[in-house]
Amino acid sequence: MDVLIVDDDAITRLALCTALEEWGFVPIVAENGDQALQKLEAETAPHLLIIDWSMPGMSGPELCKSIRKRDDGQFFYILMLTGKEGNEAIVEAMEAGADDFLNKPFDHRVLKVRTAAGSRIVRLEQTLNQLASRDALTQCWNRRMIDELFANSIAESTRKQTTFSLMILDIDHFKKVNDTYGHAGGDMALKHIVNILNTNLREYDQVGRYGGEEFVVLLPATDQNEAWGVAERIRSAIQFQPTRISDDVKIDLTVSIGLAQFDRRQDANQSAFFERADKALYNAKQSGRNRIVS
Ligand code: GH3
Ligand code: MG
Ligand code: MG
Ligand code: MG
Repeated sequence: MDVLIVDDDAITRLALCTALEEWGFVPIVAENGDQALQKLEAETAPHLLIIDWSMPGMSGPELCKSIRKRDDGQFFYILMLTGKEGNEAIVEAMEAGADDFLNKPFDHRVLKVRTAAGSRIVRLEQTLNQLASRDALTQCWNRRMIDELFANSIAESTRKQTTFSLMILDIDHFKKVNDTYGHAGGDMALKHIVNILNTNLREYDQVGRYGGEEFVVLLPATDQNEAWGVAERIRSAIQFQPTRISDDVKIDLTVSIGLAQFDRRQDANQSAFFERADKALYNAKQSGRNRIVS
C-alpha cells in the first residue's frame, strides 16, 4: 500500500521512508502541503497519509482541513506527527481532521502499529467502495455508479461545451441463452460480453451493467460518427467471438445497440437524453436485432 509522507525535514522523511519500506509499504514523499495536495489529485493517490504538524507555508492541521474539504467522496486516513505534547495538540490535530496522532521523535514500534491500524481502515474502505460501485458478476460499474458517472458527463459536457455519446446495449434473445445453457451459461456470456466491451473501448470510456443483460457505455469526447464506429466494432466482435463454455460448447450471441450524442439544446436533462438512446435501442430491436440505431 502507498503511504504519502508530508514533512519539511529531509531526515524525518528518510527515517519514515526506511521504516515504512521495511514494513512493506511504498512511501511517496511531499515536502509541503501544496506538494501533498498535488499528489492527492492523481487517480492512484495514496489513501494513507503521515503528516508533519510544523511546516513552512501550510501547517499540518491546515493541510488536514483542506483535505477534508474535498468533496469527491475519496477517503484518506491521516496520521499526524508532531513534536507538540499534550492533550491540547491531540484535540487540535483531530479536530482539524486527523484520524490519529503520534509524537516526534517517533517510536518505531508505535509508528508500526499505528500505520498498520490505518492500513486496515484504508483496506476496509476500499472493499466497501468496490462493493458499492461494481457489479458483482462482471466487475464493470453497477447501475448506481454508471448513473453517477453519467450525471458527471452531462455536467462536464455542459460546462466545457464538449460532447459525449451514450450507448445502450442489450443482448438479443437472452432468455433463450438461459433456457438452453442454464443460468450459469448465461452468466458466462455476460462476463464474456464485458470482456469484449473492455477490449474494444478506450481507457476513459465507462461501462456499466444497467439491468440484467443491458449495458450502458459512456464515450467521452465522442461524436455520433465516432460512436457508431465503436458500436459497430463491438457489435461485430460479439457476433464473431462466441462465449466458449467448454471445449465443444459455445454460445453464439448478438446485441442490439441504441446510440445518442448529447446535445444541450435538445436534451433538457439526463433522463431525456437517456430516453433518446433507449428509443434507438427499441428501434434496433423492432427492426430485426443485431444492429445499431441512432
Ligand atoms: P430481447 O432480444 O428482446 O432483448 O430478448 P431477451 O430475451 O434478451 O429479453 P428480456 O430483456 O425480456 O430478457 C432478459 C433475460 O435476461 C431475462 C433474465 O432471465 C435474464 N437475466 C437477467 N439477469 C441475468 C443474470 O444476471 N444472469 C443470467 N444468466 N440471466 C439474467
Ligand atoms: Mg516540520
Ligand atoms: Mg435482451
Ligand atoms: Mg433487456
